[in-house]
Amino acid sequence: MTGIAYEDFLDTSYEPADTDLVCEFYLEPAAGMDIEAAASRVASESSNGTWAELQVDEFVDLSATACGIDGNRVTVAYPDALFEPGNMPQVLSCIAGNIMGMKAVERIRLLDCLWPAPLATSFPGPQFGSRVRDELFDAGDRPILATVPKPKVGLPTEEHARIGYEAWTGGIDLLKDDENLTDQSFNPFDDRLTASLAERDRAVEETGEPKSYLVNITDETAAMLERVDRAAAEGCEYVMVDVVTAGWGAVQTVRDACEDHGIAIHAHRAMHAAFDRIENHGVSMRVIAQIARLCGVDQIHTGTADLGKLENEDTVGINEWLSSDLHGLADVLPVASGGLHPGLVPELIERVGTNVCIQAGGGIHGHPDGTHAGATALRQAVDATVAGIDIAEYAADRPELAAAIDRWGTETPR
Ligand code: RUB
Ligand code: CA
Repeated sequence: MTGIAYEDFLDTSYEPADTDLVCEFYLEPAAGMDIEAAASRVASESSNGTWAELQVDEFVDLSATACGIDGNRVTVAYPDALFEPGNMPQVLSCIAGNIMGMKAVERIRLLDCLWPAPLATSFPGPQFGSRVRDELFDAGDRPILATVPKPKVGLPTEEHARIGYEAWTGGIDLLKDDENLTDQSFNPFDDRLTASLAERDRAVEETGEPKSYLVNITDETAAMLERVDRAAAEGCEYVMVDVVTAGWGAVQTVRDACEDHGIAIHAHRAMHAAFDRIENHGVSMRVIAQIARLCGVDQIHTGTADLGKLENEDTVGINEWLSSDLHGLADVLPVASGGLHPGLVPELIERVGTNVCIQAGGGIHGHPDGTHAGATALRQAVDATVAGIDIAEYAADRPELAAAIDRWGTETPR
């Protein structure tokens, strides 16, 4: 018989294998416990250990190893065989499961993961990623632009579609449903899909530019699959999923269905802050973005680099990760959203670059002259910035941009 005790999970001389999943945690031990004791308990509980010393006759050794401790930073290496390939819920039940609530730790945050080739490539990754900018749109060097009609819920279907038309013809590429608009009686899914795509077609004809619509399919999984089929049949190039509230298993299933139709996924991250807002606990947005990439979303909200209305965590670092090599998986296009308006565009592009989707709701529909002028102003601000022209100068003979700058200047809303 072999005993398995907490101490067996700590080995600071261990060098992770190429195939190990290496996770970095922030760890505050509980009162009366040292960091080594807490780290070994984390490695144990997240792999094959428990509180009691086990006496076992035969088992496959799937133990994780707490292999690095630097202040409150703890590195844990997980063997590949611990994981079921291509099963994100199972991976998360290991590395971000029971350990989040262990009494041995006062606070624990999963900060970052180094995904090894076998595990990473057991997931599909995105179908398109940032290629949407060229393949679905003809965006050249500029960011693609999206808008969400406001108020986010309550607009009747025809009004929602009309606002879409105004925004598209003003210069926006993508109309997007908001996170809590799905299939309510004031604006049913099927009617909205049909009406919005009819307006999209009208806008394409008038502008000569490709335009698209992100219909929010979020629901339980079987219903999402029906909505994917319906969106594809009606000629949608995209669907939107609230990935955190829907759950990663559902996202994986939707990703498969979208591939059958060749349509892209826009990931809204509503509820991410329940995991990542408290700095010393939970799961970082960086890791949430990594999970989303592996599961195969094409674009995901990563914040505004502190320029908008919501708390942001390391937008620039996360965006860099989303564009970096991941064993050949496609990249993900980051979406900057939340409190943006034309006056913030130069600084936003300075911080996050042009390989992004810029999304504005209030910053378009709150324009003094309405949605069409608001969309025009945002596009003008982007066109000017990409061309290296100061937006105030560009606004001199462009009244829409001038009015937006006059209304909001460069304020960061709250
Ligand atoms: C945008 C909006 C989006 C948030 C989501 O509206 O409400 O749902 O950007 O936040 P507005 P995040 O442009 O009027 O602020 O992108 O940080 O996940
Ligand atoms: Ca929203």
